[in-house]
Order: sequence, then C-alpha cells, then structure tokens
Amino acid sequence: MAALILVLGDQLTATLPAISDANKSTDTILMAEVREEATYVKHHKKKIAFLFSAMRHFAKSLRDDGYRVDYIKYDDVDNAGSLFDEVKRALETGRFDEVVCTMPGEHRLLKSMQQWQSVLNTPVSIKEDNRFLSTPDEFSEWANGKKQLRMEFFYREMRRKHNVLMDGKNPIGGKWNYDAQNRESMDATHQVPKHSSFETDEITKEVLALVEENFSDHFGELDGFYFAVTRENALKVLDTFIDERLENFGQYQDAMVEGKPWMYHSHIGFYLNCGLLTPKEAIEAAEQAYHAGQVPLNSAEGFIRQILGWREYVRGFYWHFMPNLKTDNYFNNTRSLPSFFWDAQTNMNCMRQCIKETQQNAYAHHIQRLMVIGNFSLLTELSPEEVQAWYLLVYADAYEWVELPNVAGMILYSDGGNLASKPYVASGSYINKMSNYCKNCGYQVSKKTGPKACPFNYLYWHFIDKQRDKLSNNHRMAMIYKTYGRMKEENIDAMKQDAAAFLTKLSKNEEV
Ligand code: FAD
Ligand code: DLZ
Ligand code: SF4
Repeated sequence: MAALILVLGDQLTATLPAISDANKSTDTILMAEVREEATYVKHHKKKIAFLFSAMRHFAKSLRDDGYRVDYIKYDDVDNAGSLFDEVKRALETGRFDEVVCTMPGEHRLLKSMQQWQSVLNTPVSIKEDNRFLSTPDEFSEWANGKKQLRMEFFYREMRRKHNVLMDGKNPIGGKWNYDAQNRESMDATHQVPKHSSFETDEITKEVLALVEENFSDHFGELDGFYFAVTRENALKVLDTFIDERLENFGQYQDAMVEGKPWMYHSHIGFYLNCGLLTPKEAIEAAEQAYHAGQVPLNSAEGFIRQILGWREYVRGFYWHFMPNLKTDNYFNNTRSLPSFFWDAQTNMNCMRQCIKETQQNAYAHHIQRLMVIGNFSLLTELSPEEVQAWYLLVYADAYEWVELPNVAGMILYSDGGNLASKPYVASGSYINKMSNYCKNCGYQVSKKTGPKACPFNYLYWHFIDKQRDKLSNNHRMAMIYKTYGRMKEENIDAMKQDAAAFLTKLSKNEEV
C-alpha cells in the first residue's frame, strides 16, 4: 500500500501521526500552495508569505529527514488550484492506494474531506490532530448538560489533568487566577524589548516576490517581513519571550501604547497555529521559568491560562457549536464594515493605531483586537459575517477554529452568550485608562455628547439602551442597568441622538 499524505499549511509538525507513521520508502507527503486557500478570504499579504515560506521550509526539512515530498508551488503551471483538485491530480498518477489527512482546523474543510472518499473512490482517512491538549469530544463531554460554559472552569480541569502549576490537588500559590494583578497601564516612555525578527533567506525572498505579484490587491503591507519560518527560529522566539518578556507579561497584558505594537506579548500565536511550535512546549517553558524563580506567578499563570485555558477552550467551543456559530446573529446586526477597516483613515486615534498596526504587522495584541476594534464592531452593529471575515484575513495567526469563537462569542456576542457571560463593551474611559491613544485623538474622551465627544461614550449607552430587552436580566449587567436607570432622560436622549448621527455617517461611509 502506498499512501498519499496531505499536509496542510497549518500542519507543519513532524510529530503529527499522519507524518510520523508514514512509511518513508512507499508513502509520499503532498503539500500544495493553492488559490482556494489563499483567497477564500483575501488573507493579509504577510500571512500568505509567512505560510508559504514556512511550508517550503518544512517540506525541505521533511526531505532532509528522508521523506518523499511532492510540493506544489503556487505558480507551478499545472497547479490545480484547490486541495481537493491536487489530491485528485496526485491519485490520477496511479501511484497511491489511499489518502491520509489530519483533522483540519476549519469546518468547511472537514466537511469537504469527509466527501473525498466517495468522490475519489479511494480510501481516505482523517487522523487525529495530536498537537492539542484536549479533544473536541472531551470538550463536548464537559459542556453537555452545563448551563454555563465558563472558560475558567474548563481551565481548572486542564490544570488538574495536565498537572500544570499544581501543588498536589491545589493550584500553586492558592489561587487559580491572578488577573487582578494584570491590569496595569504602561508609561509611554517605558522601553519594551525589541521583538524578534529574522533575515529573509532565498526561499522567503522568492515567496515575497510571488506574493507581491499574485496578491497585490490583498490587505496589508509586505515590507518589514519579520516572521520565523522554521521550527528552529520559532523556538528562538519562544526562548526570547521567556527570557525577556514573560516577567512583565502579566502586569502589562492589557496595556496599549501608541507606536508599541508588541508590548510584552509572546508573538507565538503564528507558530503555535501553523505547527512550528507546540502548546505543550510553550506551557512547559513558562512553568519552568516560574520554578526557576525567573518570572513571577501572575505572569506565568496568566500566560499559561491563555494557552492551556483559552486556546484549548475556543477550539472545543468551535467544534461543539459549528456550524451555527458562523451564522448566529443574536442582535440582528447588518451594518457593513466602514472603509477605514481597510485603510485606517479615521479620526478615532485608537482605531487608527490598531488598524494601522494590523496593516503593517498582520498582528495586534489581544486587547487591541478585543476592546478597541471588537468593542467598536459591536457598538456600531457591524454584520457578524463581515467582521468574522475581516478578522480571519487580517491576522497571520488566524484560522477559523480560533478566530470565530473569539469574534462571534467574545466580541460580538452573536452566539447569545454561550462563550461570554456578558458582552465585552466599554466606553472611551476604558481605552483611556489602558492606553495613551486618547491624547492624540480628534475626539475628547472626557466629553459624553456633542461633536467632539468620544464616539465610544455615546455608542456605549446607545447599545445599553437599545439592547435592554436582551441584556437587562443578565445579572452581570445589573450594575450597568442600575447606572443607566439613574441617568437623566435628557442625557440618554442626547447620547442616542449622537449615536444615531454617528451610525448614519458610518452607513454612508462618511469620515468619522
Ligand atoms: P499572547 O498574548 O502572548 O498569548 C499567548 C498565546 O495564548 C497566544 O499566542 C494564543 O495562542 C493564546 N491565546 C491568547 N488569547 C487567546 C484567545 N482568546 N483565544 C485563543 N488563544 C488565545 N488568536 C489566534 O491565535 N488566532 C486568531 O485568529 C485570533 N483572533 C482573535 C480575534 C479576536 C476578536 C480576539 C479578541 C482575540 C483573537 N485571538 C486570536 C486571541 C489573541 O488575541 C491572540 O491569540 C493573541 O493576540 C496572539 O498574540 P500573541 O501570540 O502575542 O499572544
Ligand atoms: C491559510 C492558508 C493559506 C493562505 N494557504 C494555504 C495553502 O496554499 N495550502 C494549504 O495547505 N494551506 C493553506 N492555508 C492554511 C489552510 O487554509 C488551513 O489548513 C485551513 O484553513 C484549515 O485550518
Ligand atoms: Fe478612541 Fe475615544 Fe480615545 Fe479617541 S477619545 S482614542 S475615539 S477612546
């Protein structure tokens, strides 16, 4: 039996069973750069360049390791354009008796793969993705019968199961979560360590030229390519993070400073999600740094919670709630994205900075994604479908299994509260507290109404007012509705008027 083993662009991990179980003398690994994957949303130019270069380097490392690899480049003349068509083309050579795949990260691709066996008339097996620390079935078992699916409880189970930061049956330090210590803002003069960036080699140079030529109409800038494209360099990013950033990760996790996109975050999401790093090794590195006295507990725990907690949780959540998660629209929002989501041309400095950095780096950190762009998207009633597509294409770490729960569940509450216990909405004062964006803004954060007022202020109360039927019974919103109840009618009316005028401008795509 000779197997054709399909390895996707986000499956660059030699220990995946589909690869490690391969018979090097009979089986062939197929990797393909295809139009369908690169354009079903118009991914950021840097994301495509990163992935194609990482794929080419991975194929080379597999060959060096003795595997047979058929690698289809994007500009190969006979490139068939989709993963299915490439598999079909390979089978037509008559060299293979079976196809082996690994569980993909997106529902649409899994549904497609599940048809291949009957369409191709060849056995197709879909192997487990063993890079995660939990399985979709485990998540569903945990979730079934529960009224509330709170990440915090899932995370505690994961800590126990994998014995991470545990002292017997109890969490080290006595608490599961140290977020109370993780909400500091940062002084603009604070020097953040330089983020990791790597020389472009010949393979990357070739890919950059290919992307320039074929994807010039895609979002984002190609200049300033900084990614690690090999496992060796991705490990260096992880090591440097542990040595230089993790100590302050917790403290400054939520802070935003103009001109400092990287802060004390790890920038390893790109590598975890395409397979150059594994979550287990990132968690172990942080735990070891804590035990060695190199980093405080709030930072180690905060970082580990993102990976062992949030990352595993959103994957389980995705498979548990698909396909409805993609179409749910709890607030029935339909407004199209304003054009500044594509060109950053807005007077709102927080939005301008976060979108500009996204254009430049195919990266923004969590609070920029959540409390600036995400907060704005919900308050301005943007269409979930359009917001989801935007987040999927602009970030180099975005694949639907991780993007969709964050967008639909966390920022838009379009699933009606399965993921978040309340919508993540805030007025301008939150952004002002956590950043210095308001200092250089065309609007004034201290003003609640009027032409110079920060739009987040009146949009926030407009949202609270408009959605009270859906939200006022939520006990986590009780304080907010109490404050709302005490507000003067005339103030609420003024805010509603300003919000209506702002939303009309957005709909007409006028400058805001
Ligand atoms: P760090 O802040 O250093 O965190 C470490 C790691 O923890 C990350 O690399 C990531 O693997 C994991 N992590 C942290 N938060 C989350 C989370 N909420 N969900 C899942 N994993 C998490 N993350 C993605 O990997 N891909 C996405 O497409 C994505 N889209 C997002 C969209 C929105 C609206 C929001 C609010 C968050 C999104 N996130 C996404 C989560 C998070 O913002 C990114 O993982 C993080 O910013 C990546 O940067 P980092 O590697 O420096 O992460
Ligand atoms: C994101 C992406 C892109 C841009 N291009 C390819 C590609 O050409 N070939 C490939 O195998 N994978 C690519 N990917 C990653 C896939 O889209 C990803 O495997 C699925 O979305 C499942 O997570
Ligand atoms: Fe953003 Fe409002 Fe601050 Fe301007 S004033 S930066 S719009 S929060």
